Amino acid sequence: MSPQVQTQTYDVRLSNHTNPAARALLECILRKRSNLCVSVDLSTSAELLEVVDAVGPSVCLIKTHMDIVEDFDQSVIDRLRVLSEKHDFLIFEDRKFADIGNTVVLQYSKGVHKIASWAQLTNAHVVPGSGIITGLASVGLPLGRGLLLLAEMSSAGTLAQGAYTDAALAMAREHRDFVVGFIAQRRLGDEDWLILTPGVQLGSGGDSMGQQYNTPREVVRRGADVIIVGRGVYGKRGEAGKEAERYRKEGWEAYLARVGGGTSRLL
Ligand code: S5P
Repeated sequence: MSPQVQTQTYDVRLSNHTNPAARALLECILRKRSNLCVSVDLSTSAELLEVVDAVGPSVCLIKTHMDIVEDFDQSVIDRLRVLSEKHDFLIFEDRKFADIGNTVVLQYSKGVHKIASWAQLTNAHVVPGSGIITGLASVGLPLGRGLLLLAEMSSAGTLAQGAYTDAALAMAREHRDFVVGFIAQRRLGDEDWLILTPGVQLGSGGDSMGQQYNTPREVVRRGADVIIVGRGVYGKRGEAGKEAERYRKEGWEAYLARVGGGTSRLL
């Protein structure tokens, strides 16, 4: 745990980051007073874009699983980008790359989704070793993209803990230009890493397939810089916009409490 980063404002932390995607995310967080990422795990483009349009005003980041969209074509990306400009948010494709460097180069840049061409952020498992980062960086760095490593997971029985988490941190340290932070349940390391935390819902609990939830307040207290909320926001049909705003307020108040109240400019 780094007490220093933990209590620094997003504003101050901007000067700790050089990666363009990390800087753009911090700037968006500040502009919108939102540390909320909504994970829109819906399988038609109409549902996906409808929810993105509804939650857009309240988020700094939209997380996608583009491989679940049944009617995917390039127009889905075009429409998503229009919404990202309309509402001012970044895009994070939750691809969870997990292969050797040569293969992830192809998965990141080619195929149906061409992820590197539209997602400012993506993520990777560290199980293959650091070649996965070298591969992804060869595509992403020239485009100004950033990478998050999965250092911990929210699901019951996860193997991503202890020595595995330490290894993720060590790999990130070797690639500070491209790795901007972690998917984790708490702050990691003494340096300024962006911590994005899934498994978040008001009311906590879990689902029937091992997902485990903590509240926004709890995960921000432990070090989350961005809270990732999926079903908690889009679960009740027609209420995604209202729910997103509720989570935005919760996440922002928890952040202000963590950094010690902040200034009126932050409120
Ligand atoms: O450890 C993790 C990492 C991720 S990226 N646990 C997760 O749940 N996720 C993702 O966050 C998961 O793939 C899903 O898209 C989202 C959580 O969705 P929710 O509906 O449970 O909030």
